[in-house]
Amino acid sequence: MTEEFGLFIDGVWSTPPDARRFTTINPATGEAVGSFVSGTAADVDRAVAAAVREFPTWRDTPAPRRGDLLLEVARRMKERKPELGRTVTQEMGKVIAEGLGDVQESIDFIEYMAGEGRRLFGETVPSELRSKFCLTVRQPKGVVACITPWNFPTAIPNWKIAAALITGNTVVFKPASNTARCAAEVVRLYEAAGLPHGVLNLVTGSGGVVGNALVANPRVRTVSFTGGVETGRDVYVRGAQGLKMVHLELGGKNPVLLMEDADLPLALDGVLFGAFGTSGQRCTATSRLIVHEKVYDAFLDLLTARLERFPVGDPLNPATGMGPVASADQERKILDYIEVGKREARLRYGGHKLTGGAYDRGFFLEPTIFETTHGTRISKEEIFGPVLSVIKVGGYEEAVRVANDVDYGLSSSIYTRDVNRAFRAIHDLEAGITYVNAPTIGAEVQLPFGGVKNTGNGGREAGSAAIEEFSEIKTVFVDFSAKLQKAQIDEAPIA
Ligand code: UN1
Repeated sequence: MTEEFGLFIDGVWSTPPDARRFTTINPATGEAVGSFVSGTAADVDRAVAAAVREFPTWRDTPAPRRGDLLLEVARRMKERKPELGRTVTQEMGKVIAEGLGDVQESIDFIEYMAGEGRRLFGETVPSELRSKFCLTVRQPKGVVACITPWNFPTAIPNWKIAAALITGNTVVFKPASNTARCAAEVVRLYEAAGLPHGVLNLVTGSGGVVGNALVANPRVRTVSFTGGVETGRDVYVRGAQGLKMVHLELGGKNPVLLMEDADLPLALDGVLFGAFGTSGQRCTATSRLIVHEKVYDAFLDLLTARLERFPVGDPLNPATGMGPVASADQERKILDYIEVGKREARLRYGGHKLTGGAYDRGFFLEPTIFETTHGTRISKEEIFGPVLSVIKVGGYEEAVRVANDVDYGLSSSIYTRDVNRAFRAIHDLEAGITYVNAPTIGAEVQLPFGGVKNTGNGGREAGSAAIEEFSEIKTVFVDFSAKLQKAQIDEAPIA
């Protein structure tokens, strides 16, 4: 029997009468993973009401105590890491090492945020007047909505939830529907750690119903959304109506610049991991390989030779290099792009759905490489799958021009042994993240994460930047002179 989950509202798991349900599917086997409630606007209202009611108590809980609670969540998550990692793999399809990595990223971030409970730094600055004290303090925003994707089904929710909670907000969490089990398991851990009722609420269901109701709710002050550009734009526009703070983490078309002086075996490992890790379904995935003509043929030969022995299959088997893609929708979209690629570029490797035996039960695609010129659709649009566009260039300047000529700017990477060129690339690449001699994926949680151009609207998640996302700054002036002092007037410089 498929386990049934309710909504988690005000500390109680329950299924509303007449609720409709949906089932999540293991993309490697077609088996059901869990059954979930399709939440309604009324469910969102109840969840927001609980979060509103509980907000003053949670806000006034000392931040270090909020941190203790997060540490307890992290402790429980460590205990359950093997099982949770399996759930990630079973529901989303990434290979087990990455399923465990997803959970580890959650643990790392929750612990990092627990420490923030003893920081939440403000500023203290001098006053232009005597006997006057100027400082800032951080205050929570209120009720925040966390709307998350399926590709990091525990890590991205925790990036948002832990940061929102440590800063004193209460949360309504709407996860991607195809990884609702992972979301429910995450929420169970917060519940088990003793989070007060109403502080974290889970409403599963569609973006069109649950997501829109959250964004429209006047009592939701901040919306943190990670997902595709189209939905992100829609969330932004709807949120603007309510003058909400909308934080967006959207797509990428992340390049690796492979220079003629690169360590090729090192770059080979990096490109394979960056392009085909998580079946290419990361916002940070390497989707473009921009190669200096002097090493182009040699590197492509190395790459295709390695792919010949790159096992695609059961993601629970530790020997597997790449699992399935996450859903039938994903598979269709990627195969459509592969067809586009076949028309406009040269297919160098892969390009097919894998069939026969266990493959027939899941959504397995070959890792795929196209040789293309810059400007084709596959070289500019986000595919979000195991499809790498390789582009030949004559030198560094051209490589940077090509790298920057896309609508996105999340991650980027350069492989070179020339330290001057590496630093130039850090300066030149239009991206929120630049790696030197490392793949475009694998950001660490204690640093800001986000991008430029259509990747977002200017904010950053993770690291201390996450505190900015979820807090308001209050500016405080304390005048202890016991008289009226006038700024800009009393101590104005002599002209
Ligand atoms: C994402 O794909 O949206 O840097 C997040 C990385 C991971 C996070 C990716 N730590 O690849």
